[in-house]
Amino acid sequence: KALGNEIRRGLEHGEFEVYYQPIIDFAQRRVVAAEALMRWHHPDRGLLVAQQFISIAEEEGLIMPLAQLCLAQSHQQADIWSKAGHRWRIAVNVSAKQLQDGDILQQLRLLCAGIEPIDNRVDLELTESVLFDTSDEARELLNSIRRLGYRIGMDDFGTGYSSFNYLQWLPIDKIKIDRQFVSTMNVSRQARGIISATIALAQNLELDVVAEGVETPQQARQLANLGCPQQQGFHYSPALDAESFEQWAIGYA
Ligand code: G
Ligand code: G
Ligand code: NA
Ligand code: MN
Repeated sequence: KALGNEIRRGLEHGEFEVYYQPIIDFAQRRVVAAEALMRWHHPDRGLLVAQQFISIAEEEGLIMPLAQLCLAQSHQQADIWSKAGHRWRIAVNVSAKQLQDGDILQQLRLLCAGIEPIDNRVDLELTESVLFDTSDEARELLNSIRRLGYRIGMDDFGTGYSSFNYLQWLPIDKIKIDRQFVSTMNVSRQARGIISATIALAQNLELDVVAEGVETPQQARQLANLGCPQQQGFHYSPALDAESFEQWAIGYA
């Protein structure tokens, strides 16, 4: 299709760029990480966010080159920031498809061989609804990835079907509270209950917990009071290009 060819052309012309959204620690008032989010500088349509082209890329069989580009750019950036003395982790979204039929382990080996010790510089965020399974193979793959020095995060926590099952059987280091709960926490007792329970769960399992979609100072304060100081959202900043992120993060501290 037309858009598929455009993506191909965009890839050839280097129109895709990873942007970084700050993840901050409310209590320490500092930037702790950045979530890598893909953007497309489209020659006619301007800056496109992932939502506007990821599903088309999937249909057109172009998700793998895009995903590889995202991983490669993110690793490069982790190396640059690491050498500049910045302690920001980078969180990269990884799809089930990448875990299933990509040679992800080999890809990651090559990527981290090219840079400074990766030790805990990069998190891989898996979406709960697409986390594949809890088989020995899946667990072993994630364990191998962790042994390379990556941490595994579970994205969109609470929106899928078998979160607890995943937490019991897979080596998860971090969970992200989905923004649907954060966006309604001021009006929904249920949302607040789910958020509190998720934070308690993370504490009990000794997992990191990050709240996403934080848009107001009230949400930020309330989440911190509930025990979730690590936060991400438009209240702090949207995703920025690497240079703008760096300026923003240095200014924030
Ligand atoms: O910020 P944005 O609207 O572009 O993100 C929309 C969705 O696309 C998010 O759910 C995010 O997880 C996903 N996404 C963004 N970049 C990537 C990427 O490089 N790889 C994968 N698999 N998903 C991405
Ligand atoms: O699925 P994932 O959570 O990885 O995707 C992140 C998406 O959320 C991106 O599209 C990003 O632009 C968007 N996003 C980031 N912060 C906020 C926010 O505070 N509010 C809303 N509505 N969306 C956000
Ligand atoms: Na994510
Ligand atoms: Mn998410």
